[in-house]
Amino acid sequence: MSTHDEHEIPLPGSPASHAPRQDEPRDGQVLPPKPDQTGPEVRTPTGAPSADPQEAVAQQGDRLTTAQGTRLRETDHSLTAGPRGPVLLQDHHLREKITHFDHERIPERAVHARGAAAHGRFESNGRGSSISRAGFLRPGVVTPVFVRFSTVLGSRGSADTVRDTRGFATKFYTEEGVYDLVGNNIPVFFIQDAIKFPDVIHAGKPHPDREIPQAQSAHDTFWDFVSLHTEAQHHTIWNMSDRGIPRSYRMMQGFGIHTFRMIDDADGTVLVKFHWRPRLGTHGLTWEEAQLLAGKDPDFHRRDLADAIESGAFPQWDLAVQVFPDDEDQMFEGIDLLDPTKIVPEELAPLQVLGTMTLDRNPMNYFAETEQVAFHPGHLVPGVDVTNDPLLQGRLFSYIDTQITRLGGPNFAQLPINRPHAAVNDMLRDGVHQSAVHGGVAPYHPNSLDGGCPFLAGAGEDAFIDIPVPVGESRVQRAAPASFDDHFSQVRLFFRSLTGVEQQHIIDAYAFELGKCYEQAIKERQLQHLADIDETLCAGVAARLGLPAPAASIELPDVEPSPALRMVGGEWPIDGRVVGIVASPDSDEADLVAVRTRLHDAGVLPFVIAPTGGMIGGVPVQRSFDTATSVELDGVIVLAATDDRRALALLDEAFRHGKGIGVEDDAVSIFGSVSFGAEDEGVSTGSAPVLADALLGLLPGHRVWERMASLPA
Ligand code: HDD
Repeated sequence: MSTHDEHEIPLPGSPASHAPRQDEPRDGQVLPPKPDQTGPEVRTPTGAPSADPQEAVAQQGDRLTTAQGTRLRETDHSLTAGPRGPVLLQDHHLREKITHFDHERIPERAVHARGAAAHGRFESNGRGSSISRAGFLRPGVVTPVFVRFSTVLGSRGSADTVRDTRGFATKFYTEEGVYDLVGNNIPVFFIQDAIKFPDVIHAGKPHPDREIPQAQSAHDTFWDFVSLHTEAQHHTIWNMSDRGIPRSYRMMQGFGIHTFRMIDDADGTVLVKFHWRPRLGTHGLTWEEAQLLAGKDPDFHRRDLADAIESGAFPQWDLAVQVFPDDEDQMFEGIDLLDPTKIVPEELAPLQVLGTMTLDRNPMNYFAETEQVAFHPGHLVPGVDVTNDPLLQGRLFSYIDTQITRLGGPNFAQLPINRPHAAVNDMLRDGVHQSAVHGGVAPYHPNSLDGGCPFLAGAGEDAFIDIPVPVGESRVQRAAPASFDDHFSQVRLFFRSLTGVEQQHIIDAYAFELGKCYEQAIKERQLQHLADIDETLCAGVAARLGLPAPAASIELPDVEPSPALRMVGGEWPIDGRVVGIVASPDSDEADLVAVRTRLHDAGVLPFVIAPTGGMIGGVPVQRSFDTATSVELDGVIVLAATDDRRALALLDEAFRHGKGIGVEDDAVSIFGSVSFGAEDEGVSTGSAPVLADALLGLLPGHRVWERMASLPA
């Protein structure tokens, strides 16, 4: 080893000690940061841009440092004893980097592990003020929100489009504290009492021996449970409908499910059920689309949400309530409002809109925001309270408890995404991951040492109040009330309210799910329930299973259909819909540009699809025949004849899934190679602009329903 190595620390007085300091970037030596590595914007804890540098939460400066802020010159090589020698234990940077990496994952959520989220705002129209004192419902108040959508059964890496319930959880950062509305896209739940939650989830999760199947209910343990536990039949039929396979998170309803209590300024109370109504309508995939997507684009819903927001097609929902008197019996038209397996048809209690939510910003960091967000139905604000629904009561315990394991301790409310926007002055102290530096010496009440602070809200100041609702003179028991006993009439109500095509899809879904079960006894037990729900439903499923259809075993009253339950029918805005334009380098560029522009101007995302990537004239190709798939499109326009089997398969699928198709006059030769013709419903021919207009006329209806198989009316 040389005694004067240039990397040695020079001794005082030696010539090398006058060399420039090596940690100072010198002109021409340090590359400027890439655009995405420049100093990050300063943001508030929940990610909103802020001008206040004190609010910065990460990544100050633009030079790489250790976690302790020491600048580093090198991060690609471990410190070794010589060029080929062993790695030294003293390499603190190596150990810090690997140790942190080793602990990057946290336990995934026991349920709802797979999700996607967005920031936005809720703007109140003020109508809620007549029934609730909640500040965020006052006229014109705008409240920041964070919404996480999820599937229930699958693990974090599972596919988005599986048949399942979807979570729809909203965190309102109100000025009076955080309010969480932790709902689903289905208005009823599998069970009536939280004590059964572990049972239904154990039944729905993969079998404990082989850990299959992932993220689906098409297996014996699930159907064993729901067929033995008849209160689950209502939720189950909703899952078998196209609600179980939404087209997009942007096109899903949301429901608070339980009945909640609202308290007005004069302590008057009403009972309410919450509904989120998507402005884009409620739409599903077809089962085949959902299955194809699970392979071709398992991130379909996550991508759809992020792309729509990025492109400016901000999804919106109206928040509405059904309102009921807060009577002692808490029944409405014979329906027990405390039973979470029941809906109140909108025809009996109309929806009253309280405001509108707009999602307009994607999370900056998936882990910090979407993964670490912690919802809890007990995060309530003055003016909104819980009821005695036994499912809700159990939830009030479960959510904080699960976050303690999932987020590693009791201080998860200090994580940026969970921090209230209201001032916090609690007396909770210490614990794992405490990141606040509390002042004072008296975190107890009452105290004199901290001058009595924090003080309780005084009379006249708004604060959470416990309404003295009567609890009766009951005796303790483990039993459900008799009013929870009817497990079938609303299942019938749901099936009989739907259109023929929706009913057919339900039959298809039961046939698939029960067809995947091995145990004959389970199939037969479930068929008996279907017979009790509806004869046609049972006959349709039994025929597909190759089993006899049993006769009904109970007598149910006839039901008054609720048309509000239908998804088919009506016309909806088409913002963010996706249309494929099949073109080739020989396509007329002016036609291509005209179609693209027309679609784009209508708020639709045009995807140019061509045999290879690259450009067609000045137009970029978004999908090649290798990457294009029918299932990400809501309609197709063909500007180039092709005999490529991948493109022909795409067109056949699009036709089968009820999508509008336009074929330019020059490309009609494809009709000889596909399963449809110019005369079919929803297929048009003509010049490029005519095709664009024809397709724009079909998109508001979601699909060309006439093409889809339907039960006879
Ligand atoms: Fe739950 C998460 C919705 C019943 C226990 N639940 C969770 C999420 C949603 C719901 C949307 C995901 C929140 C997020 O995105 O982070 N859960 C519901 C609805 C229910 C319901 C609408 C019935 C009406 N849940 C329910 C019961 C229990 C739980 C009865 C337990 C007794 N739920 C949990 C949990 C989770 C959860 C284990 C998992 C991760 C989490 O809480 O944060 O505590």
